[in-house]
Amino acid sequence: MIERTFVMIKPDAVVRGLIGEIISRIEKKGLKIVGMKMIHLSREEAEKLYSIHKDKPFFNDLINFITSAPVVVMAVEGESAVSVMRKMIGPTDSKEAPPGTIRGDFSCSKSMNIIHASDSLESANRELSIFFKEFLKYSRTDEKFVF
Ligand code: FUP
Repeated sequence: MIERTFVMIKPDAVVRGLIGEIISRIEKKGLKIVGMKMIHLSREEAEKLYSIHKDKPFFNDLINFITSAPVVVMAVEGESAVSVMRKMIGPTDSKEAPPGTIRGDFSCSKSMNIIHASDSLESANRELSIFFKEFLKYSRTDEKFVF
């Protein structure tokens, strides 16, 4: 099923100059970017995005980190986009993330773990609605491969 998911390149990746590398992997995988902007999250937006974690001990550090520098937020579309993006980023704790995943290749940290991608279609819809009102429409050249 064609799905749309929410992806965020986090401040640690932005300040390390990894935006292009990460976007490149998403494009090369065959997923379609249908919304993208670089923004500096307000505390309010960050708390809304991570509202499910508001009672966790790491919540304050998480909000401080995610508002410490700009992020790149994206709407990413494609076949099984939610699970495909989750596989591409790897598990939350980058120390456990296998080589070849984005977290596995670029981080050793659980808190500064480079990238976020929605964990379900329901989360994707909620998270996308915080940052995007509409999505771009176009076809990738590899989208309709006729043979
Ligand atoms: P993920 O879905 O992989 O982004 O991970 P979670 O939703 O469980 O956590 C959201 C963010 O909180 C993580 F990306 C990093 C941060 N976090 C911590 O800093 N410490 C923890 O123990 C768990 C999560």
